[in-house]
Amino acid sequence: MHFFRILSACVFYFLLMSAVVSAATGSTDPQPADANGYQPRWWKEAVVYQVYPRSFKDSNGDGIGDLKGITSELDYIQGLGVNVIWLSPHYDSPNADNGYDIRDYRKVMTEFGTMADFDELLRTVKQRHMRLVLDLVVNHTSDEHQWFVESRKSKDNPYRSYYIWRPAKNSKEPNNWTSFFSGSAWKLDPATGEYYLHLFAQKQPDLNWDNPKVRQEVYDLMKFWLDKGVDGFRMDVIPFVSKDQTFPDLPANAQAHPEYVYAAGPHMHEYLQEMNREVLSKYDVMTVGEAFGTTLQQTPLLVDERRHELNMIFNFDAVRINQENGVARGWTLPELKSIFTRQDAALDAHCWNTVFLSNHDNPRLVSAFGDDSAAYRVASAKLLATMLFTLKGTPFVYQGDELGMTNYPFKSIDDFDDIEVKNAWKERVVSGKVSAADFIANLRKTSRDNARTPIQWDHSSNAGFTTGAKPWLAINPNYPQINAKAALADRGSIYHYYRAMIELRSKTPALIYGDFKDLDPANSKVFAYTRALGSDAYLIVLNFSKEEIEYAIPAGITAEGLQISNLGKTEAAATRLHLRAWEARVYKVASSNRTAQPN
Ligand code: TEU
Ligand code: CA
Repeated sequence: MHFFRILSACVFYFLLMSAVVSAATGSTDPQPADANGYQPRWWKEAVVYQVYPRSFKDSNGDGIGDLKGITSELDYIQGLGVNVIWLSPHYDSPNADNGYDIRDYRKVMTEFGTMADFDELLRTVKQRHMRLVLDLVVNHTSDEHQWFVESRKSKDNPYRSYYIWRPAKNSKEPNNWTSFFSGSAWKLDPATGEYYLHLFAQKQPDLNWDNPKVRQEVYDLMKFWLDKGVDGFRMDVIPFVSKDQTFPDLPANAQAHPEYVYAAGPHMHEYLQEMNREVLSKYDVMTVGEAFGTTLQQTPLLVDERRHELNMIFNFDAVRINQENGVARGWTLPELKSIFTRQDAALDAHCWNTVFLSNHDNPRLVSAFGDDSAAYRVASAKLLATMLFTLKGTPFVYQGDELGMTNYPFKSIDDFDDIEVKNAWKERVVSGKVSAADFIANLRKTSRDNARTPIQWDHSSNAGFTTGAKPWLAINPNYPQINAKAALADRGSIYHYYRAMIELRSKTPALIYGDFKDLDPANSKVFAYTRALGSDAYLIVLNFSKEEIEYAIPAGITAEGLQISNLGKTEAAATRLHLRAWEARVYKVASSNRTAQPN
């Protein structure tokens, strides 16, 4: 018995070491899978930090964040221990949707700087042995993109079929599809009297991916950036690229969530496999699809490595648990846990997941999932970090969450910038369907602008984000208390806890590749789970409440060495834990529990 244990430990460490070597060389050759059957890959072991350039750091006083600003703060980003930066769109754009409406894919947005600034950012990121991943927004372009300027000119323009044009049906829109930014997804264009499709803003016409020339254009622009040395792409609403060109109406039961129809087009997998063949397979890159509208059942079709499509996707179930179609809703901890368990069950060792709880389209992490009151903001933000870095999948940190930045106290419609809000205001409030007060109250919890207020760098005027008079979006008034300078100086800050958690994850293969098991799914206050790889197992216990809780560790598990906790001094090991408000702990599981480890 003992002999076999030693033998299996040796085999396990051999596999582990080959994993480490292959990750270091970035090799894409097949490597022996680890104890749980995973092929080791650098992007599975990475921690990604998302930069929303407009709000990160302004270098020239015009009130708008820019590329030079990012380059100047790489110490801050790298100090967290993250190794990949995902840059939200930095391309030339008229900014109808803050850069998600691209006018020229090979040009840098003038407000963000020049191509030389981009090259310098990329060079500096690489010099620090970090990687840079770009946002690929190719479901749609700006209506100011040259292709669309041509396309709308006449029905026989060579670029006509770059977009999706249809004549009126019974003198109305071609079908009942709706835009995510209010109203019909079709816009009548006077020049030719036909409608074009736009799943987002009117200034974001959808490309026609059934035209092979369009796909070739996309592959060419991807190569343009990959040949500069970027390390992959986050792909904006990528499952929407293939449409059923007969455009049937949405059935009544699909109208509340049209994304499930939009993401189920007939050729999507075919096109992604083609993209992989023609572009991605030629580079050592990471890809993450923003897979809004993709069910768990469909997920392996996108991410199973044997299908050669994407590495991983963002699943929206967790991040949208606190809203139903833009309306804030209450949620319970068992609901959240069951999302993680179901995701895990849907993906086998040929697949990979992301851990994603916030981004530029969602409220602030601590406000949505924690408690952003003065008493519990720090503890709950640290608890959420404990969860983010110990769940199974590549973790994504959204800028500012490492400071525990909070939602913004919006008071009036004038406080917003987001086109989604402006359009919804017209459709819901101006039309008299909803009162202004109810509308604003809901947005305080759900608005995308919560996450887009500028990073709070210090307690000087405009939080050190800009030296100019006015930032593009107002700074959260809590910046004198919540800012990077204060966080860096305080060893007990959220920032330093992120650093410690990322370090723990990075050096602990079980926290990356280990099996996930929820020990107590029905518990409404405590989330307790294990991660186990071979004989190496960890117990994570999170008190998602402001109550003190006596928590009995489920039978069969003995908590041994405390690895980290968010409230400072705490019990080293026990069978019953006295958990304080929002307390989070990670223990090593005693080796005598090995055989009891759930699998
Ligand atoms: O988001 C698409 C998406 O699925 C959403 O989260 C969307 O913003 C929201 O549901 C609107 O209600 C991506 C980008 O992340 C977002 O910023 C862009 O606005 C959008 O695509 C269009 O490019
Ligand atoms: Ca600027």
